[in-house]
Amino acid sequence: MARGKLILIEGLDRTGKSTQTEKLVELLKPNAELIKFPDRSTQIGGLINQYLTDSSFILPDQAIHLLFSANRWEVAEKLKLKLLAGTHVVLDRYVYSGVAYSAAKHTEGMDLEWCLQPDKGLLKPDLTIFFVNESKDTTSRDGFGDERYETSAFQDQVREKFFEIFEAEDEAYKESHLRMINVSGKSIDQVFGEVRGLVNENLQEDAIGFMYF
Ligand code: Z5A
Ligand code: MG
Repeated sequence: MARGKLILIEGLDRTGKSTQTEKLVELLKPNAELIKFPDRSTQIGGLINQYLTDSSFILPDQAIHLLFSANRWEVAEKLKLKLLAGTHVVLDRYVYSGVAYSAAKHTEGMDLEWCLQPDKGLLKPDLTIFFVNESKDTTSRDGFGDERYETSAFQDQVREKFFEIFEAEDEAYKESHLRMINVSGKSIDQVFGEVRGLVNENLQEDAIGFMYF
């Protein structure tokens, strides 16, 4: 039996990642499951939720970074078993968010390499779709500004870091596994049409051996 594919949607805040990953899982069901990061339902996720929603909860940048990574390691084995059982797993944020948001803080010593280190060994997606946006589109969407990190200035720093990380990816990954969708000014259905196209293309290719960060 062929293994399932690991499909990731990444992007800045309020670009529609949760909307689109949910629609994608509906489309691929019953052969697909959604995993959203951060997973706020675990004990580690509870701490992350507190950090994001309560500005009086102080943690060093290094510590919260490691918690986000630990939150991915918590489900790493379960995720692999699902793929081996033939289920496609759709991810709503993952390692790239982890690196981009932390590196965008410009804390001394926390460069891209430092930020990626704790995630090394996690499975790498068969398909990563990054939602490209302009800051003015999403800062006006529902809920923007409710949590830590949700300011336009910080989002611009994060955008830069995402592009630096993708630029640094190896050429083979960029060519075959990394895709961008410009979501600016597009409706939910228009974006989903493009997501579906990229995913269908990827699903037609046989799954190769696993790739790792
Ligand atoms: N973070 C981190 O620092 N390190 C890590 O390792 C990870 C995350 C994994 C919380 O993440 C924070 O954690 C986040 C990154 C950081 N930074 N902040 N703040 P989260 O994923 O839990 O965040 P969220 O609260 O779910 O928001 P979001 O993911 O940014 O939103 P979204 O999923 O991209 O958007 P959405 O919920 O699908 O849509 C937002 C609204 O826009 C909603 O009302 C939709 O109906 C609407 N929408 C969606 N698409 C469209 C289109 N095309 N047109 C018009 N309106 C639309
Ligand atoms: Mg979301």
